[in-house]
Amino acid sequence: MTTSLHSNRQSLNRKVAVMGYPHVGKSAIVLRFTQNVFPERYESTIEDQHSKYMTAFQRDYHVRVTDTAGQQEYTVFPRSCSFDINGFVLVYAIDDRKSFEMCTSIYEKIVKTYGDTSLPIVIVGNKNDLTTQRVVQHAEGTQLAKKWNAKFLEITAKESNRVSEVFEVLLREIEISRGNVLPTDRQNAPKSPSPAPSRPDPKGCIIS
Ligand SMILES: Nc1nc2c(ncn2[C@@H]2O[C@H](COP(=O)(O)OP(=O)(O)OP(=O)(O)O)[C@@H](O)[C@H]2O)c(=O)[nH]1
Ligand SMILES: [Mg+2]
Repeated sequence: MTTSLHSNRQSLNRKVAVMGYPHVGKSAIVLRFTQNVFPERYESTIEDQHSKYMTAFQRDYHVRVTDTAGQQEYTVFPRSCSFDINGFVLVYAIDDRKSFEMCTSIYEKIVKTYGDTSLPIVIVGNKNDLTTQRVVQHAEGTQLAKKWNAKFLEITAKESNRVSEVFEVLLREIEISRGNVLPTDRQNAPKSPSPAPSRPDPKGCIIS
């Protein structure tokens, strides 16, 4: 999977939202993904829109990312995320138990808003560079993801590779949900010495 800033080919539009408790690193993740920078200084977000072109599954995508304000228990679900979001990134910080607990509240609001428990979701345990301050165990994230049939990654926004992986995994889940990609679990597939030949799309398949 590759990413680029510009593309001349017609791109498929996908909209994703990044949500989570305040100060977990949502903006850092979005800025790392879209601009490959890491903001050391904390500035609380009201709401920002970003975008990036990605090439995946032999197609070009224009991924629009909504970087939301930090969500607390009684925060109203953002209107901008109330419709036509294709997938969500739910972020907590591994050094902040409250932020992990907040994921459940946000998840419930997403399900209530969309009336759907099968929306593509990637749960992200951010700040895993802060190993000595960890209070949320990796297994807890795995368990939560299993419960919601979501994907789970632990990352640090300080590393670009892992951040890109978050959006690649989410895009894959989105395309699987739209029937554009087969749900083969490549993440857990054993590594073969030589890569298998890529599988062409079925003829006549409409990609939207
Ligand atoms: N050590 C470490 N610090 C991080 C990481 N990601 C973000 N930070 C820092 O955590 C602070 C908060 O990051 P933001 O990205 O602004 O957090 P946010 O979730 O967008 O916060 P709100 O917009 O208020 O909801 C900043 O000082 C970042 O530099 C990370 O992976 N590791
Ligand atoms: Mg922010």
